[in-house]
Amino acid sequence: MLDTKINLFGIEFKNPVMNASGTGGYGKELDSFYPLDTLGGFVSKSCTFNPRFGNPLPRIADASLGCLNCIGLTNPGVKKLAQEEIPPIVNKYPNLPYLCSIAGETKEEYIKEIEILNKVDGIDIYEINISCPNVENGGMALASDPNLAYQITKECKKASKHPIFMKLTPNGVDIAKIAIECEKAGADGLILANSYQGMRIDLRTGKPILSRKIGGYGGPGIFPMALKVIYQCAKVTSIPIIGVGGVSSAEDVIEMLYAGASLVEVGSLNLKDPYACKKIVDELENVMKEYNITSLKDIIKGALKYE
Ligand code: RRO
Repeated sequence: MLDTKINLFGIEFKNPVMNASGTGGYGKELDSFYPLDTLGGFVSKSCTFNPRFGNPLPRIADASLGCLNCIGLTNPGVKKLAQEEIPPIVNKYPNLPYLCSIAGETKEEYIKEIEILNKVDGIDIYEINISCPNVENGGMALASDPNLAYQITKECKKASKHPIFMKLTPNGVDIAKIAIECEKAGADGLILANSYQGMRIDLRTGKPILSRKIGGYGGPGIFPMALKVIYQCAKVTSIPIIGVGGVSSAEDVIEMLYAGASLVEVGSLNLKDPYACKKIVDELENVMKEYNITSLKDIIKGALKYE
C-alpha cells in the first residue's frame, strides 16, 4: 500500500498536490474541469479588502519554459469571496483542505480581511501573500524587509483562527533571513516562493510586452531555483513549507519533498493546461513505485541529511 497522505496541524491532505494561488480561481473554475477533491488541497486566488480590476492588458507574456504575468491582484474583494465564492465550494467538498489566500497594502488591511474570513466555515489555512510582484503598494515590498515581514506575521497570527502560511518573495532578498523572522513571529508555515521578476520585449516594436513592463516569471524554468530556496529555508526553520515554482511532473513533486516541502503547488502549468494537477496526481503512485517510495511523508526534508 502506497501512502500519499500528508497531515499538517490535524488537516489531512490525501496527496501533496495543490494548485498555486491564482491558477484555479476560487474553486468552481478548476472544478469545472475535474472534481476538485482530486487535489490534496485547493488554494484560492489572493484577495484584497476592496475589489481590484488589476493591471491593463497585456498581462501575460510567453517565455521559454513558462510565462510571465502582471495580473495585478485582480479579485472581487474579500466580502464577495466570503459571501458568494467560498461557501458553495467548501460545502461541496467538506473534506478538501481550503487554503484562502489574502493580500494587501498594509497590515491593517490583512487584519480586516482575516476578521471577515474567520466567520466563513470551511477555510482551513490562510496563505498570507506578502510577495505579489505586480503592484505599486504593498506586494513584495512587505516580504523584502525582515522587520515588516515580522510585524505582519505577528499581527495576522494574532487575528487568525486558522494556521497562517506566509508566502515569500525570492526576488532580491536573503529569503532564509525573512523565513526566520516569520517563524519567530509565529508563522505556522511558509509558502516558497512567489514568481521571479522578469521581462520580455516585442522585437517588432521594441516595446516591453507586458503593460507593466516587468512581471513575475513562473514555469519549469524556475524549478531549480525554487528547489534551492526551499532547501535553504528548510535548513534554518522548523515550520512546514509548501513548495511552489515550476513543478510540472510527479517527479518534480517528489524532488520538492526531498528538498524540504511538505506539500507542493503547481502554478504556471495550470494556465497552459487546466488538467495539469490531475495528470500529476494520476502519475504520483507510479513514480513512487519507480523510486521505491512507500510513504511520501517519510521523504520530506530527505535531502537535508546530506549536510
Ligand atoms: O496577481 C498577480 O499579479 C500575481 C500575484 Br497576487 C502573485 O502573488 N504572484 C504573481 O506572480 N502574480
